[in-house]
Amino acid sequence: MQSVELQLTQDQVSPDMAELVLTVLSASKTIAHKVRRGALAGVLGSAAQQNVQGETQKNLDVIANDILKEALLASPHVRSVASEEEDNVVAGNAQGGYVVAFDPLDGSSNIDINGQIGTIFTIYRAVDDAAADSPAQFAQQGRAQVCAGYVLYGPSTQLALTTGGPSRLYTLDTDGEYLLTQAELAIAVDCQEFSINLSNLRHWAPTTQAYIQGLQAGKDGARGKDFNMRWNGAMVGDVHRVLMRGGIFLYPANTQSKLHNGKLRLLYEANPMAMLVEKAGGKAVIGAQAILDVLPENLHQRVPVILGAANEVDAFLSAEGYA
Ligand code: P6P
Repeated sequence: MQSVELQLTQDQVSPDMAELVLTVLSASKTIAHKVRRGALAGVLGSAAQQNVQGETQKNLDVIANDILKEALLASPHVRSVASEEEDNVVAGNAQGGYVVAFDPLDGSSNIDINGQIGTIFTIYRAVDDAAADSPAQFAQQGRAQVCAGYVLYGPSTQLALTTGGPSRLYTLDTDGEYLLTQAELAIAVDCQEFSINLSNLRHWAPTTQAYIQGLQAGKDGARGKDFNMRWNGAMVGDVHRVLMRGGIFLYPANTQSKLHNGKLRLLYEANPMAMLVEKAGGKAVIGAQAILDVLPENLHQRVPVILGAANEVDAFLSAEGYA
């Protein structure tokens, strides 16, 4: 089986960017080792602080953030770093050609219950007329991403990655190599599985409520077919399932709560996942607009996320009156 190093070469990824991707992957192997040891490594439980999101940080959030930040700031190719766990942009090498944003450990609430968690990352070209510590480095539409990926720390440690071509899947072997296990991920245009946190039903717009209730009605309702539901509580696990066996994932705007713009962050959750999904033939929208076309307003901006099977996303858009 082909290593990720060889695949990057075959995909004609520039040596600088390939080196940068491998820096992220090297950090992910350190994180994977700590995740796998869990309590034995003394990494579980909560840290005594909150992040910019107002969320209580888990020890492993902080550890994973520090591992990635240290590795990236030591890279000559990285001008700027942004993280879910960092209030502001962190300046790297002023001559670096790229900027990197990440959610170091997505799905933190799953850490202490041995649930699925993962690292989500995205790479853009650096903005030459902006300072290395300026948020302007990340005020780029998702379509400008040159690389998007996640590492899922599950029963297997798996890497989903696109550098502009197809979304590919790699599995971490026991000798520490990421080996290509699926050359081109493809999401079927139709599906029978949806993924949403139903406990928020009362917060959604009536059109959204009606769409979800249509899925729940199955073949007894207008959809004429039954649907199954899954919810991992970790975007990385739910989107991985969509990439592997199809479906639609939704985190809509909660109109009556502080999450009126949705919960998921545009820069280091929605955009990288949207690129992986689109490169696998799926669709990813905030509503009428594709996620990758959203012009960011701030570093930790939240957006609604509806992504997955193209025809099912269209069915959602039609129910919302957009299509
Ligand atoms: P809820 C994890 O905290 C996260 O940011 C995403 O990974 C996940 O999809 C979502 O929040 C889960 O949210 O409503 O289930 O707590």
